[in-house]
Amino acid sequence: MFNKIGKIFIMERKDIDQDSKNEFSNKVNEQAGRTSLHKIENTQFMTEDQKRSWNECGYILVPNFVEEGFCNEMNDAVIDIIKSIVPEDGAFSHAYAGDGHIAIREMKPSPNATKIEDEISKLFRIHSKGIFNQFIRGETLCNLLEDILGPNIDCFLSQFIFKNPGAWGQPWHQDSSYFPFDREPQVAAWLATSEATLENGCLVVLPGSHQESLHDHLPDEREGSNYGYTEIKDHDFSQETPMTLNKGDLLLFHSFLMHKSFDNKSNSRRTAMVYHFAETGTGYGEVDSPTNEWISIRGRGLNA
Ligand SMILES: O=C(O)CCC(=O)C(=O)O
Repeated sequence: MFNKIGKIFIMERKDIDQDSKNEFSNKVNEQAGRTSLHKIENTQFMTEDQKRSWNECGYILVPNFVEEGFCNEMNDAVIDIIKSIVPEDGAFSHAYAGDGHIAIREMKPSPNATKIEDEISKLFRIHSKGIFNQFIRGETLCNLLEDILGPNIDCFLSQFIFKNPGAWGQPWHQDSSYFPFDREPQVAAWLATSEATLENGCLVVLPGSHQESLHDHLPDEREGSNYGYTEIKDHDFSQETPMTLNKGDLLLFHSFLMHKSFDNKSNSRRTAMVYHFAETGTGYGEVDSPTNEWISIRGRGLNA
């Protein structure tokens, strides 16, 4: 539907070849073996239960963090961005960039997709604008982050995850394997902007696994899996815990926590707005990922 100009097909949908998958997982595995033994000790803002949950399980669940209306506004704003950066009746592409944002298409979209947003898997780099920026400047969120990361905090990555009907889940992984940084941990904030259920592809965590070192991540061998998907295979996941969330619930989690998500077997979209935070001054090596954008949200700022 979106892959032609007039009647001329100018780009084909192509699966990722094995060499590219291997190359990607080799890169990710340069991080294998790193550990993060950081524990929160002195807190100013979080409750004892939140502190215990972070230290023992590697995550903090905050129910009803925002109102449903706020989630609806975010969901609408994302679709406006998609429409503005994907050329109408334009050439098929696996990714679109525009206005500082990057949108990635599903490798295997549902045959029932009728609109471009039914085919998008993720929209990156949206945290410096509008409602996406407003969210990360909220005092309650920054306070929780301060207790984990200290007083100087950056947001370096954001992605809105569409998880359309039929979309596959992401296999078991640890986010820090994707972050070749000089310190840890980083913190993910996963905001459910729709309900997240067993059927529509909720996140699944392995409590306590943030205390593990970074494991080897092998290529996701499912034919047609999305670019960048890798999988931990050398661990026991029998204690997996599905995080079924209501719209507006927030999950903060440690970047060493093993997690995955289920496939979306429902008929509706499961959406989440996901941010990643680091201590200001974190070094990312010589070449930063094109999906990263570092902005200060609290404390001394990037240039101080
Ligand atoms: O939301 C999902 O389906 C997967 C998200 C995830 O694993 C991640 O953001 O690291």
